[in-house]
Amino acid sequence: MVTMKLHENWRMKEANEAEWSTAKVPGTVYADYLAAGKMENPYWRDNELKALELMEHDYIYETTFTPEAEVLNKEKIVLRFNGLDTLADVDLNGVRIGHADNEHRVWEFDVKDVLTAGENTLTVTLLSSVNFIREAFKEDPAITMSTDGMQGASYLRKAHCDFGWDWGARIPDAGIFKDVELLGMDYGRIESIYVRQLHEDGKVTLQFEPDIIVFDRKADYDYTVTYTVTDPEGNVLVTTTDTTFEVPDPQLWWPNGYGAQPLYTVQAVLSRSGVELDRWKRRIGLRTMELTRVKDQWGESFCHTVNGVSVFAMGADYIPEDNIKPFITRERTFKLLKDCKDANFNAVRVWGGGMYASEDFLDACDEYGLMVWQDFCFACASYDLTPEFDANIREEFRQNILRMRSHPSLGLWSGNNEMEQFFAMSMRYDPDHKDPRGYIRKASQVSDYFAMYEYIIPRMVMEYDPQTPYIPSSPTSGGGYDDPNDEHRGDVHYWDVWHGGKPFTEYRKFRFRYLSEFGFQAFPTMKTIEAFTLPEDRNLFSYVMEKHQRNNNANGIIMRYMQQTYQLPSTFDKQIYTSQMLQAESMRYGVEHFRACRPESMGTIIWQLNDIWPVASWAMIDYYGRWKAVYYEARRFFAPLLLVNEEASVMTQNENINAEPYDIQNSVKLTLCNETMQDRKLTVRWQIREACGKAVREEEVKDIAVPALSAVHLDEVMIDIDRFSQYVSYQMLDEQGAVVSEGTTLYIQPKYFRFEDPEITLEVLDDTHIRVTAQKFAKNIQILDEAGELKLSDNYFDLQPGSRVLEVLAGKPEDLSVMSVYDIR
Ligand code: BMA
Repeated sequence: MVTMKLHENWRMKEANEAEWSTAKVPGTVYADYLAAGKMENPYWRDNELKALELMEHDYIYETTFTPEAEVLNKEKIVLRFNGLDTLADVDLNGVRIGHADNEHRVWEFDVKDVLTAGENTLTVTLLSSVNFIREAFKEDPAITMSTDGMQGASYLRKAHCDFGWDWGARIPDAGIFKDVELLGMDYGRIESIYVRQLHEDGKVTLQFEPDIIVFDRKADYDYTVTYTVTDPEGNVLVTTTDTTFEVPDPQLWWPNGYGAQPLYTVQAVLSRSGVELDRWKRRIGLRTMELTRVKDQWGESFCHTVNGVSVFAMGADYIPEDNIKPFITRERTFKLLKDCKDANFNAVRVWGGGMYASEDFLDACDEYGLMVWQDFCFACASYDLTPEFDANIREEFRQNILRMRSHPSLGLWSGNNEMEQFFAMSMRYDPDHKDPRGYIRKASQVSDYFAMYEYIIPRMVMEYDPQTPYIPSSPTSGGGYDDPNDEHRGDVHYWDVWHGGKPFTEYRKFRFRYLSEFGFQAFPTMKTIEAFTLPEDRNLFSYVMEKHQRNNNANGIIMRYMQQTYQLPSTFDKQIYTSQMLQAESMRYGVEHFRACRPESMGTIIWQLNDIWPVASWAMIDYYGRWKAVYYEARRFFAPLLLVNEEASVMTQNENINAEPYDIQNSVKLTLCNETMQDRKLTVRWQIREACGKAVREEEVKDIAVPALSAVHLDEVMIDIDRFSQYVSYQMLDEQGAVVSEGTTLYIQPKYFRFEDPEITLEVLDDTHIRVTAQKFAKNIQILDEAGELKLSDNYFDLQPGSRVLEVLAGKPEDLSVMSVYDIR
């Protein structure tokens, strides 16, 4: 196969305009308009509306090229678009060669008969997606989607969230966003190779199952496929035409925290009479990846089992990194996922309202040991399974399954986001499909649901990727609308905390088998807010701040949760800090509880990992890659060794201060979590301290045996404590006496605790070290720099009287500011 990239000489224009401007392919309309100064930053203030207006129009992209002779001489010549967003008419030399209507697919058009040896003109007309969805919805409003987005979006095979979501703006770009290639081929090509892995008694045998396309059906099938396997160190292990190969001394791939991520390479060369026709090369990892769902004393388990080991999934839900796709670079994606690895994640769920995971994303997950859960791209919407839609999505599934299946990180497929849950609710509360807010508007949608997620997709996964598990939806308890959010079976999306307004102490009332969504919102850091606001916009209830809050009135929800927990922060920057403390505390509270419930609970995937634009949201890392307090907290609560205190206190008994006086039981109830493959002997210490930090009681339990992959509960100790002015601190020490996990517990809401001024000072020791000193107990110390680039080895941590030295991981230790919970007033 000869490949010619067609990335030169492109120009573009709005269809009704005369003036052309330079275009970059791969690229998009917004990226070209921004580069040409034809539009303002769509993320600034309320510029979103102007950006949206631009997509009422069609755009024309055009280039000219002269094909290389090598291509022209080929038996078959194909024009390949690796990514077209979304509705596109493609003309070559004025001849319509094809139409595209799915941005999740690769589009190939035969051009042998249209291509000329001289200069060719390729024209791509991008049709307005906004017009398309408007007309489609007008025609049949029975096809609905989540009200946070533009109605009609589910008619289009384009990331739904581009049309708005409860964290996303309505900025639906269009473009030729991936490579355009002219492919010249003779005889045939390699469509794909399935590398089946047989693991037995420590042995690993690879079985190569080639999918070869021979163009001329009448041709003989006298071709050869030669396989070369290379080990992680780059040594060629074999070059063979056999279709099985036993790997010597197999090095297994493990999720982050369980082992290494050695990557082998498998190459296949298709040849005929010694002439190479095509080649295929992928990295693989040797592992078994299962989803264990067995009946047990608690119901039915739901856990990732890798190489026979049950993994407690720790991670977050991933959404597209930008509305403007050219801004999503390999470097940016790797950075985001490296941050996940460094925060002890071992899993990421690619949410169904966005895109299928990119090759950059999967490469990073393969290298960092992040198990990938991929939803098929359906979310919070209903679909009409017309024959055209059926054919379109089947090809989408086939292409993406073939592309993704060789990645070792791929751990689970799920049919869609939340559709079983919503349909089950509609079926129960609105059996006649009359409720205008319901997702089911016509009976056919019920059968279409089954056809898509419980028939078509599972069969295609079984056919093309039989060694990767599949579930019909998230959440699910197995399918068939059978109580998808059951606490004791399957995965759960738990939203009583946040959407349901429940306090985060609520998490402890449940023992979910696997949480694939739960979350809490916070504002991004000040520097990020400055990137979309003018000073006069910096009020939580300003038009611009609420335009960058897409979960209706949620700035009010954050304030209401603030009232439950903290004193009223008097300044804007303190309100930002307090919101981040709320998010960090709620996620810590939840994750620590479920880790202590191991093995009944085997997963906590937090909603959401990242942002698509600068916004108030559930993200842990904001649009500019800045770490919110919850990200620093995750580095602690996802640590392989974790000490959890599930104390009894006024917060777990009676929060109504107007019912005072009442008796409150206070206790220390410690659990040692060991998410490593090694048995450990750990020591625990805890203290009751005065608000100043002075210890008034000290306890130690030495040499506690904590088996690998377990949670060990110590007996609950009832304590006498003055909840207004005393707190508990606790530490877990390893065999060498080093502190591997620590924390503090207040026995009353922070707003009522009599914090003393910790008099925190910062000393910049050198470019990469800062010493923090507190004279008194300091809760959740925030250290920020004016530039907003500072990343530290730790932040938002508690400090007993004394000092700590932090490492500077990024940015410069300049123009620093410090704050702690004492300052929330
Ligand atoms: C769930 C997700 C997303 C949504 C999030 C927060 O529904 O699947 O659709 O953004 O909750 O509301």
